[in-house]
Order: sequence, then C-alpha cells, then structure tokens
Amino acid sequence: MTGSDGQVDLQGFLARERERTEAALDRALEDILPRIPGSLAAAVRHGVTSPGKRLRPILCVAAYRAVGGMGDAIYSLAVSLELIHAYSLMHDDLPCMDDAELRRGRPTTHRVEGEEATVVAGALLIPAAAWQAWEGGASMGLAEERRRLLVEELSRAAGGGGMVGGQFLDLLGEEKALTAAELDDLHGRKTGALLRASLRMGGIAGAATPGELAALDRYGEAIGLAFQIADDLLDATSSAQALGKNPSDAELGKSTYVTLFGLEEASRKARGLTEEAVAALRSAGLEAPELEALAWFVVERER
Ligand code: GRG
Repeated sequence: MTGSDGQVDLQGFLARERERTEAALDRALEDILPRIPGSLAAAVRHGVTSPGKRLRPILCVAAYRAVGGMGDAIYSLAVSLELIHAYSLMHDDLPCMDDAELRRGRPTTHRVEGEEATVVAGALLIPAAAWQAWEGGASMGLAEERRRLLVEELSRAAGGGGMVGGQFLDLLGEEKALTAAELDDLHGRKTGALLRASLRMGGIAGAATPGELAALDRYGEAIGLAFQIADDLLDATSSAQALGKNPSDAELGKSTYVTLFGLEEASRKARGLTEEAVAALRSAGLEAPELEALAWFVVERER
C-alpha cells in the first residue's frame, strides 16, 4: 500500500490489515466458541477481541507478501499467532502473575469474567492456535510438510524455549538487577520468539528462499528486541491511562532497558536495531516497504 511517492500510508495500511485480521479472528472464534460453555466463551471472546494492535498477524501477512505470496487465505494462518498472544496476555494479567486491572484500555479478562474462566479460556487457546495454524495452512493449499513446519514454528516460539520460558525468567528476575545479556535472553524468549515466528511463518507459507527466510529471521530478531526496548521506554515515560495497561515495570520491580541504559541510550539502541532489521531485508534483495514501515512503527508507536 504505497502512494505515488513510494511511501507507505502506514495508518491506512494498519487500519486495513487490522480489519482483515479481525475478520479472520471472528471466523476462528466461530469454530472455537460453539464447542464450549457460554461463560467460558465470554472469557475467550473478551481476551481475543479486545482492541490490540494485531502486530503479529500483520507482520506474518507482510512477510508472506514480501516473498511473493498472494491471496487472502494467509489471514487464517496469521491469526494463530494472535490466539497465542491473546492467551499470553490473559494469563500474564492474572493475580498470580502481574495482577493487572487494565489491558488494551479495558478491564482485564479475569476482572470481568473471573479467574477460573480466564485460566481455562487461556489454556484452550493454546491447542486452538495450533489447530488454526494447521487448518490455516490447509486453506492456503499448502502441502502437509509445510503445514507441519508452520505448527512447529508456532509451538517452539510459544513454548518453554520461547515465550513461556521467557515469562518464567521474567518472574524470577523481579526485584533483581539483571545484566544486559540476561535481559536480552529473557526478552528474546518472552516477546521476541513470537514476533520472530510471525515473520518466519509468513516466509515459510510464501515459499521463501533460504536467503529470504534468513533475512526475515534477522529482521524478526532485531524488531523483537527493538519492540521490547520501545515497550520499556513507553512504560517509563507514559501513564497507565495512555498505555491502556497496568501495572508499570517499576511497580513490579522489573529490570528494563531503561533502568539499565537510561532513556537516551535505550532509544538509540532501539533505532539501531530497526536500522539493522531494514538492512537485513535489503541485503537479501527483499523489496518490502510495508515491513520497513512496520519496523519503524514498532519503535515509534505510542502504545
Ligand atoms: C501461566 C502457563 C502460563 C504461562 C505463562 C503469560 C505467559 C505464559 C507469557 C506472557 C508473555 C507475555 C505477556 C508477553 C507479552 C509481551 C508484550 C510486550 C505484550 C504486548 O504486546 P503488544 O504491544 O500488545 O503487541 P497488543 O495489546 O497491542 O496486542
């Protein structure tokens, strides 16, 4: 979605991609919700449909298009990432984790639907996401071997070596001064793994060459870290009301890139990583103005 000047209309692009992603999420919910009791369905619906940025599916679709993928069936695969992300936020907000009241500008799922329903709703989204990736690949007409690779990417990114393991390191790190290497490891798993998988899954679905997939991987790794640094900067400089979420990192006693490096240096690091992400695409010959614009959005966003 580039204008005559070759520039991406980022707001228009994001709005259109969100709309398509949310339509695909609604279709996924039509499959999930009729199978479960009404009160549980309410918790799933609250967690999944609350107004997030939909960054992971949007990155997946953009990566797919960057390697020449065509058609709209990709959204059905891409929302598997959002189902995992939604569960992670629902569980992250629980009283035994961050005990948050506010998420995406709304009361958290457990505050509205109760703790029991939220734990179960989050848990059922994990196999639902794997199924969504498998079936999403089928709706794209992909061969079973490629669909297996997609489910593997998602499962590895969401699992103990990725997001869940990173969450545990995060809990262990509360009230401790972590080193830069420890922070990179923690966030590379907790936040970075799923972002990176978003790019890789789009690339795999679009039959990326090994060189293109390596570039998407490098882009994903760099923006994953940049995303977290931007998150820490926003957390340190913005209010819960403006961010639509609480509690803050300081309230949780967390080490962050801002506590470690200060605002200016952290901001410089985030921008450097964004430049690296863009350079990785270009060096592989990938013409991807949407991915380039998304990389800058990751560090320049306001929530
Ligand atoms: C409790 C079994 C069990 C497992 C824990 C909770 C969890 C698994 C993992 C949590 C990991 C986590 C919360 C990562 C989120 C990182 C993050 C910065 C989220 C915010 O992402 P955005 O800004 O959010 O893309 P929106 O709201 O826009 O979707």
